[in-house]
Amino acid sequence: MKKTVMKTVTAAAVLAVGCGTAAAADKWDMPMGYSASNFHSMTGAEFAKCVTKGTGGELEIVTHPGGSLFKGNEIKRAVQTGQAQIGERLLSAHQNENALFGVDSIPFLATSFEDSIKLWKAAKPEFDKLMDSQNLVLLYSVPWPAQGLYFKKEVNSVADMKGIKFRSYNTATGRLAELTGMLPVQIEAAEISQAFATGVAESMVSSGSTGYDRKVWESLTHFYEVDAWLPRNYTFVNKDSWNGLNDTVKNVIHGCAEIAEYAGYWRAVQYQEFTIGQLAKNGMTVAKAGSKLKGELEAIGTKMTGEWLEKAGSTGKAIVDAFKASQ
Ligand code: PCA
Repeated sequence: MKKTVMKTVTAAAVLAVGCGTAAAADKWDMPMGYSASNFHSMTGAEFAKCVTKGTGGELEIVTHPGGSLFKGNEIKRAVQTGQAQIGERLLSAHQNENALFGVDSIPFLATSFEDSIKLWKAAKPEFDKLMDSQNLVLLYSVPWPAQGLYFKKEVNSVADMKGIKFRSYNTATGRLAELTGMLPVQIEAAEISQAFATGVAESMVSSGSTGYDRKVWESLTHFYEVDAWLPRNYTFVNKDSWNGLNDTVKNVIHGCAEIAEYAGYWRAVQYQEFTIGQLAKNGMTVAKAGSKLKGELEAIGTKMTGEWLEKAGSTGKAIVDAFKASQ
C-alpha cells in the first residue's frame, strides 16, 4: 500500500516537472489601436506585465499599441481568427455587426463615469454570451472620458454644423453627423491629426483625451463639453488560445484583468480633467455647449435611442431597463 502511494507521488512529481518544462514561455501578441501614451494603452501595458510576472513568465503578453501590429479596425477579426491571441478595441466599432456593441454610444443615456459602470454591469452578461458565440472571451473593459464636440469655429446650434466634414469613429457617430447635417468620414484615432491637417475632416465628437493625444489644437479651435456618452474599449482573447491555458494561468489573467478594469477606470477619471485643461492651455476655446445646442442634441439623442432600441430588440430593452433601475 505504502509503496503504491510512494510510486504515485513520484509519478506526480515527475509529471509536474515535465509539465513545467513543456508549458514554458508561451508568448501572446496584444494589438491595440490607440497611441502608446494613451491611458488605455498604458493600462494594457500594465496588464501585460501583470500577467507575465504573475505567471512567472509561463505566459508573456506583449502589447503593440498605435495600430502597429493590426490597425484598430482589423484587431477583432485578427483575434477571432487566431492571428493574434489577445487584443483591445473600441467596443462600439462593431455595432454594425450587432447593435449590442453600440450600447455605450447611445447619446445621453449614460453620461457620467458612475453611470458608465452601471450600464456596463447591466450589459456584461449579454456581452459574455455574444462574444462566446464569436470565438472570443471577454476580459476587461475601460471607458473613455465623456464625449464632446470639436470644431474649427464657434458653434451655438445644430444649424451652425451644416455641411461640416465630420470625423466619425462608429455607426452612431456617423448617424449623429447625418442628423446634424454634417458630412461623416470614418477615420481611426491614429490617423486624425493628418486628417485635420489636410482638411479631410474639420470636426469630431470625442473625449478630451483623444484631442490631447492627437494634439488637435494644431488644426481645431473649439471644444464643447457635451457629455454625450462614454464609449468603452474592451480586451478579449481568442477562445481556442484561452482553452489551451491551464487554470493557474487563467486565474492570473482574471486577477490582472480585474486590476486593469479598476486602474483603467481611475486613469480615465483623472485623464478627463487633465486633458480638457490641456486643450485650453494649448489655445483652444473650451466651454460647455450652449443651451440651444444642448437641447437640439438631446432631441437627436432621443431619436437615436429609439433607433437603437428598435435594432437591439428585447435584449437591448432589457439592458436599458436594468440600467435605469440601477441609477
Ligand atoms: N476616443 C476614441 C473613441 C472615443 C474617444 O474618446 C476616438 O476618438 O477614436
